[in-house]
Amino acid sequence: MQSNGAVRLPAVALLLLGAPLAACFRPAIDDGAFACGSAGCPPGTLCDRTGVCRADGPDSGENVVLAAARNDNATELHALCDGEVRLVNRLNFAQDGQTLSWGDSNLDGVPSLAVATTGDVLRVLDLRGDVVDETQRIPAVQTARCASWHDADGDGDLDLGVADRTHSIKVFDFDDGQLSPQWDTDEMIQPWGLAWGDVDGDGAADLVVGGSGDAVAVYHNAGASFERGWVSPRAEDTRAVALADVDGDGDLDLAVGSRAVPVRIYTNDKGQFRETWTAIEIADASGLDFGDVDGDGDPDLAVAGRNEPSRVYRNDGGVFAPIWAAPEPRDSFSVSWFDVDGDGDLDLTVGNSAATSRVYRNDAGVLSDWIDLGLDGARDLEWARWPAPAGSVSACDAAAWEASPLAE
Ligand SMILES: [Ca+2]
Ligand SMILES: [Ca+2]
Ligand SMILES: [Ca+2]
Ligand SMILES: [Ca+2]
Repeated sequence: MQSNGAVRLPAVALLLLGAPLAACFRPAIDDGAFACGSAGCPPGTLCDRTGVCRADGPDSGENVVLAAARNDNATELHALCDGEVRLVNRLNFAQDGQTLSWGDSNLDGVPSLAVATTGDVLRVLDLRGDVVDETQRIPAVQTARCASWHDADGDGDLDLGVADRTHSIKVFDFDDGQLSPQWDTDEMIQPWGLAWGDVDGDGAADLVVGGSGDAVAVYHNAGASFERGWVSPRAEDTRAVALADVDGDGDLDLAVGSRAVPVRIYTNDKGQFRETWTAIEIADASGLDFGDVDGDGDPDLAVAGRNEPSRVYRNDGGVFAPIWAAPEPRDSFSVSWFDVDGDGDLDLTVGNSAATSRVYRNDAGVLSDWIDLGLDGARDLEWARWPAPAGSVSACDAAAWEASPLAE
């Protein structure tokens, strides 16, 4: 496939991005930095303006970049710079952004961004050195609502699962530097949310897909294809699914977020799921993400609420209790756990449609309003972090990133 354009970016050395866990979003706890305490920072570190001790000062050469799929014909890259967020590139695809996913598809240290818009293509952009390069354009995707990287075939590279609202679930196999169609099915009416995870414990990653007017379905990985297994007892207007071991018994359990009904938790019993909890506070969920907000080792749950506050539920043995609500009801489409400030805990980013999206900072398990991202119309948001070598230009040098918008 041809590249259709390239953008000059700072020369950076790129670190392998964390392999995706499940659903459309994934947390990454990585750099082991310490929050600045009253005693200051450990020797050899500095407390930067965001209140984080960093090994090599506030300009550590780290790129922390948020990709945002927006419903105004743009997908944007924003860099975190000294506690502020700057627009560093606007990728004009002439269609509304729908979903995106960071992943290092071939494990070469170059982060890849899969982007789906309301148009009929899915694009893969590589941030290779100082160039943003469109390495692939997949025409077989029409209205993708969720795209998620995962090593589906266990060969070490990341493959891509896509929930395409126009009837189709697709898996693309990464091979020889390209994604190729591996499997698809039209068994669901309007697939919307998709999550990867080994739900049957056979070592291969399975798919869980929820959609509009459909039961949630598990598709078991059978090598070259996926076979439909458990389906939920209800057909709801499902928007998001997520997998995590909520009860600590070693298997992956399922969260389902839908319109006009509560969020449901289904716990896993040998690949079959049983409803064990519902969130009565949320009536209209559009996004879900599991992340350990309180650092006790179990996955807690963030829920994006539509025209109601987004919420966080703390997990206690598979039973969830509400511990946080966004200050105002918003039309929220996505929630994403990521250690934005690099202090070792997961901060929460909430993508809003009719209001600016926000980052809530985690301090000892308590979330507080931190950054106004200055962008509305957010359908999907996802952060990535990778280091730049000494002497390279940081992503925070927005002028360098904005020099050459991606060619249409
Ligand atoms: Ca693979
Ligand atoms: Ca479990
Ligand atoms: Ca927890
Ligand atoms: Ca943090």
